Amino acid sequence: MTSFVIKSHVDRPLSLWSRDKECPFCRIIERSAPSHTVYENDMVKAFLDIMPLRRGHTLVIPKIHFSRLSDLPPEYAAALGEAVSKVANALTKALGNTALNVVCNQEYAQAVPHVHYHIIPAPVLDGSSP
Ligand code: DGP
Repeated sequence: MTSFVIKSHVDRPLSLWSRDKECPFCRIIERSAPSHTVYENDMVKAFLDIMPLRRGHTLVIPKIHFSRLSDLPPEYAAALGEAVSKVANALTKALGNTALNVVCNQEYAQAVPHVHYHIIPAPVLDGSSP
């Protein structure tokens, strides 16, 4: 495999990246579009997917517009990771089911160009899942 170097992130101020007026998730962050929010802090927001694959399907996004996971500065990557863990924990308790999938599409299969993790509760194999 070819080696690669992880460079330190963007040198422009984050404020220049903050919103994209065409982006549906930026509108949710600005509260000009509704969402069923399940968790948020200064850096991230988690809300229910409008087209859920399963009950409880949740999206976790940064509050600044970045198109790709590979565009994220480390502090946002860390904040998203922490939020994904918190939401996964809350979902498994709420649904009584510890099985789930976490997915982040980048370009391929990515419909909304604002970084988002999908947290999708999975069926349990005994058929008892909600
Ligand atoms: P992806 O293919 O990874 O870009 O998935 C985008 C997801 O975002 C898809 O499951 C549907 C969801 N989605 C798109 N627009 C909205 C919206 O306005 N509100 C909410 N809650 N979810 C949305």
